Amino acid sequence: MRPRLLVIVLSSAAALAVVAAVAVGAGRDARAGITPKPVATERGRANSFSVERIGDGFNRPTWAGAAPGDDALWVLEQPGRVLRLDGDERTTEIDISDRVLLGAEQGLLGIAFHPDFATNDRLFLHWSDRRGDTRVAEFKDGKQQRELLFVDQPEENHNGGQLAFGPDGRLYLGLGDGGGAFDPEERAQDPRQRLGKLLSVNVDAPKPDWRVHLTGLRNPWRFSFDPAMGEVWIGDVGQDEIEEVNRVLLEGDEPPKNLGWDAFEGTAKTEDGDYRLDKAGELVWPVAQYTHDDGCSVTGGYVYHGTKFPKLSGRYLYGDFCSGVLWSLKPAPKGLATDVRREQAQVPQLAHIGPDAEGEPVFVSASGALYRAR
Ligand SMILES: [Ca+2]
Ligand SMILES: [Ca+2]
Repeated sequence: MRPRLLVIVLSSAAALAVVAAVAVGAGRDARAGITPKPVATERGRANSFSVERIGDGFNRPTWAGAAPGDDALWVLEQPGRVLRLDGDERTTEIDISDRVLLGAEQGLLGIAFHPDFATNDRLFLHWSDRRGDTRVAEFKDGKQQRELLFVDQPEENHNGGQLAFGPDGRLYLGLGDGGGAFDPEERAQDPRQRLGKLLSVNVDAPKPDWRVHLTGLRNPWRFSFDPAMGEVWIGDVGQDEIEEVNRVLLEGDEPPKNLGWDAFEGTAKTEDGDYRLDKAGELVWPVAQYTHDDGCSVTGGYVYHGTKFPKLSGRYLYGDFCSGVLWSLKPAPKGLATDVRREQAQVPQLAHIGPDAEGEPVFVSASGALYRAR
């Protein structure tokens, strides 16, 4: 029975694809009849914390956070350095600046520590190589080991950035659509392309086994997993109008869910006439969004489980690179966010919000400064 069922499923999927193709070919909008779910917007103000500068003089920092088993703060600098801050002491743990192309959205963009880093010293870096193409490789004792990924980058922008281990122990990477306005080559909706996707790999497999989990991303600069719920939270940077926050539970081997770009920017249809909408995976709407009245580039943060700021407990903290505005929202049990609050505190050129070893937020400003909540 099983093989026959599979055939039926496949043929109905193929039939659907034909119908969709005919609809687009006939000039009809394949998005007609798709109703976005309601999305949360700002409900008011909050003053849960203020920020204080804790460090200065970094060279375009892109990330700060903790390594397993280490109380120190680790910092990435976009030109290609990995630093470790122990009190006032800064040490350069890795320097790959001779392998990195530095641009507005190019450089050393992401780091993830192996869950057993405390005993095996394995970490992973994501950067733009001298030709501007994407590289992900493993490092041990400060030296490059195996390369895990190479992706040709057609344009300078939309390279994604974040690397993070998921609750399944796989290493996740977010890649943007490859650049240009409105995904000109329709890569984010193309299941054969790695651009515009959330991907993962088993770092212990003999050959890298990259798997696609989400399609339809524009530029997932920062994402994080909530250890309490196992969901991934993604700030997907918008085009001209809307910045969005996505919350997705990644479930095993089901077809990749579709975050909608470039048919949709947030919950709005794009102006683009040549969009494509791959219907293979469930369409997932953002849980929160804001317009370019309040910023221009979302910086995804994390769900706070620290102890110093009880008002933030269980809330997702995020902000905007351009305006420096910070928000937090309360995840509802299913999907929708509620109670989106704009914090009084702001951080200019907000590149990253990372938990330190205690789960407390460190705010990274691309201007060169680090801030803590207080
Ligand atoms: Ca989207
Ligand atoms: Ca397009």
